[in-house]
Amino acid sequence: MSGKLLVLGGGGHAQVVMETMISLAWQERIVGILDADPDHVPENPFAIPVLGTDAELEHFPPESTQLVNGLGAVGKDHHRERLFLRLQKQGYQFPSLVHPDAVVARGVRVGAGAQIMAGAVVQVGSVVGENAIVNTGAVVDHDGAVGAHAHVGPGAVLCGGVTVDEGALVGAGATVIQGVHVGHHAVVGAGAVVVRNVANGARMAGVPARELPE
Ligand code: JB3
Repeated sequence: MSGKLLVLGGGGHAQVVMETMISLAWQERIVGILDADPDHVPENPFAIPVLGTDAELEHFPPESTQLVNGLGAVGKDHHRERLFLRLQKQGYQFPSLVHPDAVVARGVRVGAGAQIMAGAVVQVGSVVGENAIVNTGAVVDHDGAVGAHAHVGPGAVLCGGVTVDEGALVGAGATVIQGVHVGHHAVVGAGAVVVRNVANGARMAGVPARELPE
């Protein structure tokens, strides 16, 4: 892989993304950070500069530049998903990011722009869709499917054969028992234990998890 790399967003998730990129020895290729609010981006320990807003992309065409999505917080307004799709449509490529200290079983398919963070485990037979996040220390056990733009939060556990559809969020430390299906853009709250299928767009919390009212 070659070419320049720009990081979109400079907040909390982007810090983890940049550390992963440095761990992969990509530092020579990282040009900088673009952020919607460039004057308030916290300093990063890697001295990666903030170049401005996404308007700067006009100086970095898709032919020479790839993008890394540093926005997290998928559950809030799907902004991460919309940004990815808009820029992908403009021709930008998003390399997948697998931290060298993640364990990804042989044969696992990892989509464009998917991010598998340090300490995560993705077991045999699983698929991680494009622009999805398997965050720090999360587990996707055998035959799992994490849909495009979905987010498995830090320390969450998907037991065997769990499917999490497009844009859904499984919050930090939640557990989804084997074979359960989580519908698209559903939100499973932190620490919940999901024992039944979750409808599209539903919000679940508790042990065992129950659907929250609108
Ligand atoms: O819990 C963990 C491990 N990570 C959380 C992550 C999943 O979500 C983290 O603790 C935060 O709760 C959250 O991280 P995120 O999404 O990085 O949020 P925040 O720290 O608020 O940073 C978002 C950054 O994106 C801000 O600096 C925004 O100005 C910037 N931003 C928003 N919209 C944008 C855009 N930047 C660009 N380039 N383009 C946009 O459209």
